[in-house]
Amino acid sequence: MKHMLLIGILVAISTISIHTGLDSIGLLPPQASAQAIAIDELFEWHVWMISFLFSLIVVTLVYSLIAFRRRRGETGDGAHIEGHAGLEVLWTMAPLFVVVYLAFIGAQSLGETRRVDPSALEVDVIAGQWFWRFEYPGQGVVSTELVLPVDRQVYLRMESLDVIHSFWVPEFRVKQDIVPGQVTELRITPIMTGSYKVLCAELCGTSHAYMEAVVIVLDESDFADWLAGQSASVEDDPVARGRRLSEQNGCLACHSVDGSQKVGPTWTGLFGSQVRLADDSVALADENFIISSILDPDMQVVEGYTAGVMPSNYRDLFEESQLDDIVAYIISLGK
Ligand code: HEC
Ligand SMILES: [Cu+2]
Repeated sequence: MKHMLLIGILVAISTISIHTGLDSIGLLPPQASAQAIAIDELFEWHVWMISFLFSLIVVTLVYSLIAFRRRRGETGDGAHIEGHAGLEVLWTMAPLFVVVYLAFIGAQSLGETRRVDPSALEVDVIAGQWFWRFEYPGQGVVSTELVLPVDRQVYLRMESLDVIHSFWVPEFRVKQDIVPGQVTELRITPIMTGSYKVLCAELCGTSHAYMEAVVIVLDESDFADWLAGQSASVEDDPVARGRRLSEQNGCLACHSVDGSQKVGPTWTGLFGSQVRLADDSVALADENFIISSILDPDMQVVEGYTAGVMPSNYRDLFEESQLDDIVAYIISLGK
């Protein structure tokens, strides 16, 4: 009984110190959404539980090694113990209750993070290799940055153009896969102004690690200003429109505009150059070549690259005038 009491006290001390230690490391980034609060409560529970289980096992082990070690002159075996019904009931029932309780609070926080606010702001999220695009329906605003008002729920409707991606802003905690052919949803209520990052949390190809976008949470009036400013800037410069299209459709994840090498050839100096193709022929990079390279990328593959890397679904995505804008942008990058 004396041993039990001692072990109990040591386990309690160890649990509290491990928990305090883990807490002070700052395991989690700032809590920037209402959903983060419910999730962090769960996390807090788990940290308590692992601190306790670790202590229970390690303290009992170390204590037994010291208190029950073989003393000089002791040669006999230990006492033979044949089961203990009370203990068995205890160590079956206790974990059962803990697991049921965890399922309960898990379901509760799941409900909390999915609570629907009918006045939520809707934003359409388009994910593709390797870019994010955010569309504000009814506002005519398309952006490569996710700009949100603080203290208002945002309802994200998310679609993928190619493979599975996953929307994740660590400060908001919640995460949701984006599966081709489906619309997946996520609800977030930012509670802290500031700037964060969307990361792609599903390995999605060569530039997966760079699939990021800026998230900016503004107060209500700054957000209204931003929206108004965005919808006003319908540019009438084809080069600017082309640059925007190239950003918003992820072309610049694979094509550099500074001469450097990415997944695909650079666009600097592309227009008007002689492009050597994989079949050893040479093509003049004129408007027709550029447009057909976008619509049917595998028809003329550039030497040193493989077919099938550049997405081949652009013919369904662009109108003719948008292709002209992209060509104007590529032309502006020099001959
Ligand atoms: C996933 C990477 C990737 C993306 C995204 C991508 N491309 Fe490409 N692109 C390539 C690769 C690789 C090649 C070279 C092989 C080929 O010709 O198919 C290429 C070739 C091209 C060429 C042929 C000429 C040259 O030397 O660059 C053009 C023009 C082009 N891409 C335009 C675009 C446009 C416009 C977009 C966006 C709407 C885009 N690409 C998006 C990878 C990509
Ligand atoms: Cu991705």
